[in-house]
Amino acid sequence: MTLVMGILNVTPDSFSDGGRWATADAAIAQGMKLARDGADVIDVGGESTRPGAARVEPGEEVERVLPVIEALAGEGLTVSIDTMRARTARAAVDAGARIVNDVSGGLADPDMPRIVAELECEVIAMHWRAHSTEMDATDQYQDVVAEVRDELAARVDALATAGVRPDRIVLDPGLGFAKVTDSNWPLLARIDDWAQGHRVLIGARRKRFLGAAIAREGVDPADASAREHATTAITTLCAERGIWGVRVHDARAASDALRIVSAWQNGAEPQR
Ligand code: PMM
Repeated sequence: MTLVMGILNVTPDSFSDGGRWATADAAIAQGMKLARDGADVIDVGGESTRPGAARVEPGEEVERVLPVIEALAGEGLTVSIDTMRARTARAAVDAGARIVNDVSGGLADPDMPRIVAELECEVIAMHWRAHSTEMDATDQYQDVVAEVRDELAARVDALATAGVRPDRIVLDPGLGFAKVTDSNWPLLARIDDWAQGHRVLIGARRKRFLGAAIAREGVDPADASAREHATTAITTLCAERGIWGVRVHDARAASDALRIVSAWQNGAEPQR
């Protein structure tokens, strides 16, 4: 069954303004809630990758995520670390994370392929072309599906050459990354054409292309909170197609959708 990856962004603006420990405590509580709501994996990130976001200092990123990962892994939860830095990935796995989610697929930090090979963890390699401040300008494709396939294949090669077992690599099309609106839909319509037999993670939650798709009179395309039902529709379709995982904020909604797909497919109430 499709896994629910619950998003836990440990950034100062996400939680209380009561300082580092208050932030860590609030983040740990939110991680536990995500798990109760049905998240199978908690994806902890200390650096925002939203369009236009500035980078965080490496030491600051590690300090944000480490206490949260230690606590959640200590509770027996499966944790992934959302980072583009090899040093953060190593510290996170040492603290109990089992998956490295690198939105740059090992491109942003030349040490990443070697480190994840050494760590022997699962790796999510996302399609990415540039950091957040420049990525919208790189939304330029002749054939988005072929180019994403080839660029992901190059990332798989780099990881495999460094020693990562190909079966440990999950591919992600990077919806919204170097893809402003129209470039996203062909990638969802033709997953098999770029996935090259790898497991696939889809992160669509509340992204701009969903806002554009649902915009009509009375629905503001800029209102991110209006995109929640659209996100759940994507989750439902991913589950129906046997996609490995969905990266979402609302684990409860995703988990409900997965149960309904399971019940429909099996003609019986879901087991889990
Ligand atoms: N999107 C964001 C951050 N990390 N990781 C993966 N693998 N896939 C994504 O689509 C992805 C990601 C940005 O979205 P957020 O602001 O909701 O975290």
